[in-house]
Amino acid sequence: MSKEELAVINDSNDVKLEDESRRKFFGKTALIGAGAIAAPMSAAMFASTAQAKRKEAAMSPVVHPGELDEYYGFWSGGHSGEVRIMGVPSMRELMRIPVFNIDSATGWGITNESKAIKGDDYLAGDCHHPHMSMTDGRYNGKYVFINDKANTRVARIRCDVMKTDKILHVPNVQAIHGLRVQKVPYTKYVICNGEFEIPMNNDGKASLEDVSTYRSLFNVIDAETMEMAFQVMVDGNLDNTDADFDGKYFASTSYNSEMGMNLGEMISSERDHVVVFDLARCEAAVKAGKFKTYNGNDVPVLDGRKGSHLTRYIPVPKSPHGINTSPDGKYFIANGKLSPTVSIISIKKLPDLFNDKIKPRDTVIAEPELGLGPLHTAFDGRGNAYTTLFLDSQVAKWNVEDAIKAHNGEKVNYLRQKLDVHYQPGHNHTSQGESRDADGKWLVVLCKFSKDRFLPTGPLKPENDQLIDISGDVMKLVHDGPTFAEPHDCIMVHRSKIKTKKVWTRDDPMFAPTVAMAKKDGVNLTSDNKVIRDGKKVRVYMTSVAPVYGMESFKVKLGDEVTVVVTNLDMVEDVTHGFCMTNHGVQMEIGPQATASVTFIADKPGVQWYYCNWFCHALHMEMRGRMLVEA
Ligand code: RUQ
Ligand code: CUA
Repeated sequence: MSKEELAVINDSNDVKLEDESRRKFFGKTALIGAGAIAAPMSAAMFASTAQAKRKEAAMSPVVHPGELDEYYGFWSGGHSGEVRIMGVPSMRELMRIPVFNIDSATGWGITNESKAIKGDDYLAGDCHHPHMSMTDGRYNGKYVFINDKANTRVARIRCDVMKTDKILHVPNVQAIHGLRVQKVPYTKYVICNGEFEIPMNNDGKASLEDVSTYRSLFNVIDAETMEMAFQVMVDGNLDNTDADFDGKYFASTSYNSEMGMNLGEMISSERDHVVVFDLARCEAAVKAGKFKTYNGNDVPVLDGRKGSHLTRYIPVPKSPHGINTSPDGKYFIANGKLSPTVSIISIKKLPDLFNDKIKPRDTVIAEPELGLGPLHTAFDGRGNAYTTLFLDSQVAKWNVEDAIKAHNGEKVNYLRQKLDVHYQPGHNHTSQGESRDADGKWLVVLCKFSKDRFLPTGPLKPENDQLIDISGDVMKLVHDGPTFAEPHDCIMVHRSKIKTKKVWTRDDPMFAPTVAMAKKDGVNLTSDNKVIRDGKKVRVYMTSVAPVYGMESFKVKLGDEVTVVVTNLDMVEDVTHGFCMTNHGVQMEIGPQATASVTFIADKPGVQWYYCNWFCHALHMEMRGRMLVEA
């Protein structure tokens, strides 16, 4: 295509311009279409316009007061370390789920229950990829998994209560980046990539110069137990990953096939690769004991380097980033980043590749050129793909089958539209687009820079999450939403897939250890208000019913280790209480029917007030009591 044609199609925010540009762009074949437009409108065409208008009205992003959004959005909170729940299409933030961070509103990272999940190790994180568990390629509303690149962890969020319930520190690797789930037959495994190359035994004996023992590993985690199933050693590093819709293959991009240790080295090759993992062969190798272990842990590490029967390496240009499975299950699409192309890998051809009947490049059935800096691709379930172009600040809409036809020499234009976004988009995601239920209604584009799109907030500016209506032939930008600390990725799940609890149930595993502790102390959590002394350790058990705590005062001695356990007896939805001990850095949320506990040292003599810090009643201000610390 000529530069002029590109310039015209680029300028497609205006629908009219877009129509003209497409006519130009389509050249001879489009003349027929142009003729049709010039001809008087037929009744059928009129009807379809009316239908389009109705559809347009239904696609409003405005959700009026009292109305509910159609989709739950799960947004990574980036280096804030949390996950956020958004309503789509309103783009309202509904809730924040603290995961790797510490949160003073809920007490996440402060309470004993959260510390048991989190460990005390790191209070920070860097979330990138939230993905929901699936059954037969469809969201099942059970869990959302999220990576922590900063501290090499993976967490799980329970969707019935929207709280984190497991965190795993992945051994033998550094910086978990790409994360996805097995889609079919169900999410047995969570898969994720160790991005940074490190010595296999990282015990301080390796050097900075000799990097021959440095590796990246592909990580397979049991989704139910959240323990490591196995790891696969590869050649090159690993970036993003995705799974097929047959339950057979996983694929990951590698931008540093060179195993370079600096920028120049990392981008020296024209081609890097996509690694494909054969799940059944990997499982069989683990079963047969064909693995090694490293760093003193017992996680099986398979050797999937070049030449192994567990993997295949498909060369693609150049420093590829995102990899996305089309919802029809036919293709892995690798996004070129430093190449203006995406590589379409035929999943149907992978068995032949693994049986050495074809060469790796034979699986690449098209490599359409889309624009500068392709990073991620999303799908509408109607055969179209939407690829973010980081350098062009655009989204390219293109048709997958047409791209394959064009690759085979047919005269078709696969590019449908380019839409300006603001600015520098990273991930994009369509409503349910990574599942079989891709419904082609909404596209969210997570732009890394907002620049002039919002009131200036000083040198640090928000990112810009843009909502685009993709239900018609033309993409329409309908909403700008500022967000904080780079949401890397998001998913949109239809609300019918998620059932949340209104109040906690008393047998919830979240506070089961605290319930067991109370039992040992002979305390009935739902009726007793008691202080138990155990040497220098004091356990204070109290109930809460709006607007009073079951205990209006208690006494401890200076230097005691105090554990306060609060059980919220309110049954009413949305009546959450808090517990804050003034001047102790202690605060937490206690949801209706929940128990929460916190431990601190009573290191200040005198009267210390505690109070409820979640508004619960007209007399919420009066919901407080005293701790006397005796010197
Ligand atoms: S990455 S901008 Cu962390 Cu998902 Cu692509
Ligand atoms: Cu209880 Cu506010």
